[in-house]
Amino acid sequence: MKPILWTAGILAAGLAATSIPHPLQAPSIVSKALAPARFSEPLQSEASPPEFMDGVVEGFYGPDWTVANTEAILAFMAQHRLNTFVYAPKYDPYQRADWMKPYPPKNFAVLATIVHAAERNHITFVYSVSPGLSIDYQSLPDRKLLLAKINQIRSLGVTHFMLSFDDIGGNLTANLATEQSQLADWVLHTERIHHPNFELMFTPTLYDGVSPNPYWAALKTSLYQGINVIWTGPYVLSQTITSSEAKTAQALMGHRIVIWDNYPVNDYTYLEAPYHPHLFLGPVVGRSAGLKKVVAAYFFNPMLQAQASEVALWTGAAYLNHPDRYQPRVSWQHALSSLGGKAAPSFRLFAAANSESFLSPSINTLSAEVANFWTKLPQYPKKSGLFKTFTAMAQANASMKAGLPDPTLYQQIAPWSRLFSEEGQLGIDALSVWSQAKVGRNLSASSVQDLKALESTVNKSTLSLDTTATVVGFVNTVLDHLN
Ligand code: LTM
Repeated sequence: MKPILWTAGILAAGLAATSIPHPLQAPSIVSKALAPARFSEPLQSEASPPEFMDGVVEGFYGPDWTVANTEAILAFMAQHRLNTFVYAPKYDPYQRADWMKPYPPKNFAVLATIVHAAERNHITFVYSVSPGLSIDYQSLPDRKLLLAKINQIRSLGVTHFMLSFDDIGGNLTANLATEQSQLADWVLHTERIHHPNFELMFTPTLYDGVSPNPYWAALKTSLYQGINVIWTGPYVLSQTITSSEAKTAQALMGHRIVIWDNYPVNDYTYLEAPYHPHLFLGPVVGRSAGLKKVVAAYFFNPMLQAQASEVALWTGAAYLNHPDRYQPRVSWQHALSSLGGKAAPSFRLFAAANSESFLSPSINTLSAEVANFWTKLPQYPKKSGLFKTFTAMAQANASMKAGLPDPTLYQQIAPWSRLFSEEGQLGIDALSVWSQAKVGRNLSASSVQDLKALESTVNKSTLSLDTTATVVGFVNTVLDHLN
């Protein structure tokens, strides 16, 4: 998979009529009431010197995590010494499309529960608000609505906020950066008058790359220095992120960087053709050890499946806790043993079959085992390693259903897990047909038909597993031999 800028592309189509003015139409003079906040003295937060902020940004497109799932993630984060949770789910209307409306009591109560769960776990809760789809940057009434939303959340005791402008379409002009910066400065300045511990981060509309551009050049001069800025790495989905790239981006933006790592997020596998929802259960790799010394904060954007994200987050936490000592495979094995419980062997096999991502090729070894089978052509196929693997696959779903310590984890992976076991059964059936044909037995038409039927079920599934192509290829080779 190559890194892609899907959200910008998809959303640009729907946002052609965005309210962002063309640079030539943009007002050149900002009204006095809204004059960019220029602070006469350094604008200091009263908060104690910041520790390195790290953790999770719930920042995907898709149904928000349930309260129970979020609470479980917050507890997991505390166990893994991750200290910050950024609430930025794109489908919470009150944080994005309806940013100007206050949360109705019921939704507010939900948010309050999450905020309090973060508090209980000593995790800093950051609320991200994304007004960019419709705000008029210069309008005082709009600004007041934004402030009212922030104040509603602040009433829960939240002190950390993020002003986000990702995926809003429009041209990435210097003018856009200046208007957004002025808004951010105004929010920070206005809030800090009465709330000195108010903190603000900023997600720019251009948040990836390492090349100079007018948008970042304008951020550099117009955004208040104390505001840290989100960056996803050299790409939106960055296979690798190095310290020197972070330094370059930092220099170009003129602000300290907060990494928003788009792993293991899987929203685009639902939303981008050819629509093959994928779990990403491989370890975090490709982030250089020195990054933490360069950037201000680091957040992982997880999958729609909260508990299934714990595999990658486990390794991400290990990386962030000890970047110099981080060993992806070792940490991954710990994660799978612990999260897998009694079903650890099955969970390991399953995780390997869901490990291919833009970070790395699949860890699963099935295609090598199939190649080995055809090379060696074992005399007793049912005694082959391949047969053992297919059997383990076929049993994995029942084993995980019964043995995973967290039933929610099973629920979240169940569609893929069932497919995985169907593939195992398909492999077993194909091997059986092969063994019979090999000893010259007449195959019943039904056994071949059953094989074809199961193959077609597996082949039709829209879900993505790293093993599917190999299993289907194996069955087809067997069928070809029969003809
Ligand atoms: O990465 C950022 C800053 N924004 C969006 C995310 O909300 C989304 O989850 C990821 C992956 O699709 N891509 C983005 O561009």
